[in-house]
Amino acid sequence: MERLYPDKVYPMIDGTFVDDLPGAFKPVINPATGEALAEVWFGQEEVIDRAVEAAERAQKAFKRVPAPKRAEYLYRLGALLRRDKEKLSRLLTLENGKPIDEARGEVQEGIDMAFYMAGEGRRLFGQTTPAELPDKFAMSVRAPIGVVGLITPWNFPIAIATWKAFPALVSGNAVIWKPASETPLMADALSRLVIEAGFPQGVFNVVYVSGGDAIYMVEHPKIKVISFTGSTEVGRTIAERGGRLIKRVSLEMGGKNAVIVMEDADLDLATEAILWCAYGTSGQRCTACSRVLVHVEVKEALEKRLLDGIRSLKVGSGLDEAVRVGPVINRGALEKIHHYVEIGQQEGARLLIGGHPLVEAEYTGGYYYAPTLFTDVPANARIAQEEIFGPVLSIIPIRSLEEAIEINNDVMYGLSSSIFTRDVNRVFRAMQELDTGIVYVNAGTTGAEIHLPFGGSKMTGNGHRDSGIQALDVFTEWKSIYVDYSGKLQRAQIDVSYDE
Ligand code: UN1
Repeated sequence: MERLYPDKVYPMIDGTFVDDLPGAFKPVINPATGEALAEVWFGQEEVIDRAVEAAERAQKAFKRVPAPKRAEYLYRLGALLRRDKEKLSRLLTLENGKPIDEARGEVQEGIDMAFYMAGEGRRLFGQTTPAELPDKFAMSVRAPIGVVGLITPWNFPIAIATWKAFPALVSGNAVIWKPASETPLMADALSRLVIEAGFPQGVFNVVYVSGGDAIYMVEHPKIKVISFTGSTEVGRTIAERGGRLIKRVSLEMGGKNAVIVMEDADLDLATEAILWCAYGTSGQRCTACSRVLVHVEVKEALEKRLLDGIRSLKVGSGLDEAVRVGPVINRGALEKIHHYVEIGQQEGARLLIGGHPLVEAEYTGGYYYAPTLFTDVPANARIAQEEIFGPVLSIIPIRSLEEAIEINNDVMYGLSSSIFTRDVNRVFRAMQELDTGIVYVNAGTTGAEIHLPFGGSKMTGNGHRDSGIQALDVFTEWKSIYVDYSGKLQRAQIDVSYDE
């Protein structure tokens, strides 16, 4: 079989792999088996300094490359990602555990992002607008910021990196990327394609450092923007440390996403969607559904369908095409999930199925958790409030749309929500009232497309968005430009006469 990854992974700085800096190897673990796949060289501050030096130098030239030309590199990279889609997908499943079909979807998300942002090279629109004085021209343009730092999670090791890196690059910045410690092989694969696509050396650099050393990146005076996706706890530290330095920090954090099922819903469709968005990726998506707010009239009927559906979900290695639920990322995740299940039981929620790690022979060594369903969960229970990031779903009965909306909104997060109903009035009421950055109608809580902004309200983020053209706002500075061609001093707001 074709080798999908190297034995040893080194940081990629200035277009080459660097092995002369202090550091140490850490194993990369296959969550389906617990076996080591490869080793990755973890550096410390030196590797970040080296990357900053390269990035700063490269960005000085890159910002002068016309944006349509910068976009050419992204077109090439998109084509290479497409060429290697199957290989990358297999690698993604090996390293992250998600079922191969989902891995293909994630790689496709990266391909889409490459072509979408390449197209932005010929847009990057600003505005021209009338000036209030005669013989004066006004416009706004986007300017690159400089060296930007990206810190990304293991659950979407390539898609989320592309949501951030590609807008940054087309805008003329240089990137330093710290991927999650669990998924360096995808980062290594992307680095190799960046080199093959011919990007100027130093505009895209990858460093492998611990979370603690990533703070050095956050506080590095030459890194002007930090774009982070991950836990609320880490996001808060980044916001605090970056905020002190008045640094631009874009945060994308947790979710506690709900599907609302009204009594007039198509229950078969709702069941299928819930199974997909709650148990797909083993619940390890920020957008995963972890609460179902179901009308009491159809609660039993939905529970029955969900139970039948859960029994038919095949759990196992993601490389098996029939598997719907892969392993979770590591032992720590397995323990955290199980801890929440115990809390749920203490809180009086009724366990319908699952609720334990899978220990049968076929699961030996891997980190598998049984798809779990609780019902009659109090809306304020911890399992209905806190992000579990695993295949654990809570059913909460509701009696009206108003109550569902209230419960949906009464959590600290605001990423994604969904409603199943056939009533157009309820649909529009929900679209208006659900306090989440993403709302789905008659679809589950996952499945965001890359040309729309991704992010959420409240503790999910800090007002920025990934992907969509909105991501450009994270990586550009707006510059307002006034050209006065009157040949005389004209004072705005003063030398203007209007008839009141
Ligand atoms: C995430 O949940 O961490 O919308 C990212 C989705 C995917 C991306 C999810 N396109 O489910």
